[in-house]
Amino acid sequence: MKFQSCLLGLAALGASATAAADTVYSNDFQTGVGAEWSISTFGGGLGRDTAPADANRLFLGRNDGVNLGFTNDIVTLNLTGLAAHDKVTVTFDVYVINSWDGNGPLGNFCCGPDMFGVSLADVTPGSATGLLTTFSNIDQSERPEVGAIGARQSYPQPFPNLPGSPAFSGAFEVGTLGYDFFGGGAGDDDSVYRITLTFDHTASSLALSFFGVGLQELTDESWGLDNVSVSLSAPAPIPLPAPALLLGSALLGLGALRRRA
Ligand SMILES: [Ca+2]
Ligand SMILES: [Ca+2]
Ligand SMILES: [Ca+2]
Repeated sequence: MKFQSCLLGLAALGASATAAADTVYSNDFQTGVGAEWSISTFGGGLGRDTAPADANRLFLGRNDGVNLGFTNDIVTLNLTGLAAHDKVTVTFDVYVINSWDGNGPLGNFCCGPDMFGVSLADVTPGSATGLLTTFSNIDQSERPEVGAIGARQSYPQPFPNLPGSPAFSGAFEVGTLGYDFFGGGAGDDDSVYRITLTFDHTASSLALSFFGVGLQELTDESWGLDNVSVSLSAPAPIPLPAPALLLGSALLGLGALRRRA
């Protein structure tokens, strides 16, 4: 019996050495924004926008009365009082709205590059520090000169991925939001990308910034956020070296045998 309980104990120790991800924040913006969000570029502040295709699909944008999200803005999620952790994982949907031109003249089209990025303060030096990429909503139906691949974009690689990937590469949804920039009917003038990023990070507070760079006016190309969640991975317990485990089990087993004798 003693030897059996010793083995069970070792099995439990092995299981606890695997770090578990703990979701500490999530927001689908269906009921509100929250004071944890701030915008440093648009004086009017934050609000919620509605996708034209679905009145129940709300996302994070400006409180400017138009449902177009952001332009070359910096929007920051601030979290404090975080438990001990060594990694942060953020998952979010970015809504890419209207005539994003991807890599622009660095690819096969004009008017870009049109960039989106994420940066995190206080990352562990040497670890990944964020995301910078380009998106394209330009396809052949509205601009025949780009051919079947559309205007090239960097995503799913970071910028500069040149000349680039086809328009909509890696998209989670295409044409579902209901924007119609080119007047040919809704269906290909917007896209949604579901992105997950993991950073090395240990501080008890987190400042995660989302931003657009190089975009034309708000009514031409813009972006929004939805379904943002943040999880932490706690440091795994330091496992005992294998020889120490074996020695410990041998000693415990020996003790059980002695008590039996
Ligand atoms: Ca939503
Ligand atoms: Ca454009
Ligand atoms: Ca552009």
